[in-house]
Amino acid sequence: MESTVLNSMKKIIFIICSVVLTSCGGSTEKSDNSSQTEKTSQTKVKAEATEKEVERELVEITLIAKGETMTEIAFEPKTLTIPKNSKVRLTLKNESVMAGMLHNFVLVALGSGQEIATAGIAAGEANSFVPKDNRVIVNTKVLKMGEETTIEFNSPEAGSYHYICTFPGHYPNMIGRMNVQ
Ligand SMILES: [Cu+2]
Repeated sequence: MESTVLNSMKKIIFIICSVVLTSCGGSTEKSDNSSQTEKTSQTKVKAEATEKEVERELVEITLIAKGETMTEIAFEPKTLTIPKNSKVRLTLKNESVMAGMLHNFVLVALGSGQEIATAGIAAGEANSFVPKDNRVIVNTKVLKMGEETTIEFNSPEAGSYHYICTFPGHYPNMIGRMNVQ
């Protein structure tokens, strides 16, 4: 008698366990499915972003900062033309050899060079002499003599821009024009 009760209790426990397991399994499957859907849509977004990246033509530019006196200092070249919707890989080389000839590259809205350069002095060395200003599009750090650095950025929208060196005293001698077309 006792064993029969025990047996039927075992059966009940087994059934309960099965139900619990089944329902758990079911819901796990469901959540798996939904996370998979999420993953798929994330992958799609990523793929689209990558496609957009791929569409951008890579333009490699080497820009020289040179000169040993305040009147000699200049960018070379003084004009850069890049296609719109491109990805720019710009290498800035400081070819000055006189002590203290430090340079940076700051791409700014056309005509804003003087104000950005002045604000850059106030921003100080800790900020690479680059002020927080929405007319600054992109910039490099300040380079010592003989140093070089490479930055990558998406070309701004079609139009003309100035690039300047904001190291104190180097503007307006160090200015160039970037045309995006
Ligand atoms: Cu400079």
